Amino acid sequence: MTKMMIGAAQIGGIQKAETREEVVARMIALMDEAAAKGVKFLAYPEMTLTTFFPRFYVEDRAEFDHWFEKEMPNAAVQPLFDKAKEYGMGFTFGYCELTPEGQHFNTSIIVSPEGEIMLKYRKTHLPGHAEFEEERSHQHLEKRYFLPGDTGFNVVRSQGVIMGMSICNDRRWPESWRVMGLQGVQLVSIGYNTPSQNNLSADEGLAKRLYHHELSVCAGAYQNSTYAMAVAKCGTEDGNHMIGGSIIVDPDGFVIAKAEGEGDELLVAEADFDKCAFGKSTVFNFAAHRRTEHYGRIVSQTGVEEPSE
Ligand code: CDT
Repeated sequence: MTKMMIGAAQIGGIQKAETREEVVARMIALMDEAAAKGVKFLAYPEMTLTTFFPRFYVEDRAEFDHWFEKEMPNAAVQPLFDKAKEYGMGFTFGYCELTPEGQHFNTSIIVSPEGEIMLKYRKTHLPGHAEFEEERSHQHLEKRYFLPGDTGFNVVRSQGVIMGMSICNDRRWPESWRVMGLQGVQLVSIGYNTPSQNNLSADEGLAKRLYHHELSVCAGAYQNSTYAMAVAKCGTEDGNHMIGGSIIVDPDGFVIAKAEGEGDELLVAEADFDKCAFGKSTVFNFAAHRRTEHYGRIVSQTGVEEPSE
């Protein structure tokens, strides 16, 4: 089977007071709609279960441990796992993970239609800062609340498709895509929470943020000849706005489904995974065309080193 209906379940704002159970009920409503449309794999956003709390500062980060999941699945999300199994649907979603060793990660998982966690990914590129920055109009404290992920960009064959994940800021980094491309990825799922304002350059504007999001996902999909689903948590959360613009993209880099609003919304598309083969065997035939002897800087150097005057 190379064809599959895939779905992106965009979620509107989740307020601070909203419970996991309330959110899971919203997720299941979208899953019901997806099942009725024949979807076999459904993607939800980054940090699907909670508000995007890195916009808030607390001195003692342990006060925010209640936003994290100590087990997966747990009682609150079990109904989602059960419903997916009933429908024979695979899915992916993001959540905040607190490990038994006390480590905090921004995590996502791929779950098989049988309810087995097939792959876990921990966000690599954490944007923002670790301390309160007075001069900022909006805080973005991911570096305070999460460790950089330790999983790397692995893929898994699930439902006959080679699947991988990125989380939000990762989609802007070609390195994330290429590591999965080198493993033959056919479907990349990316959840995101992108504030429409989170730094001092307030004039950047919504349209530019939406453009940069779409540009990154379309380029990543095309350059690695893979389907991609980028799924927002968006709209207004606790008085803060986040961009919508969820998309499903084909291996040619074309958007084949796009969200219309900023609330809970399902996008569906038929993916024909055979279409990944063309790019992978021609212009992006890595074995034939890559020149790794010239890529050393990519792994040996982190920041820019300009030539001397
Ligand atoms: N959640 C997350 O990673 N958000 C960042 C905000 C960066 S500001 C443009 C993102 O890359 O969307």
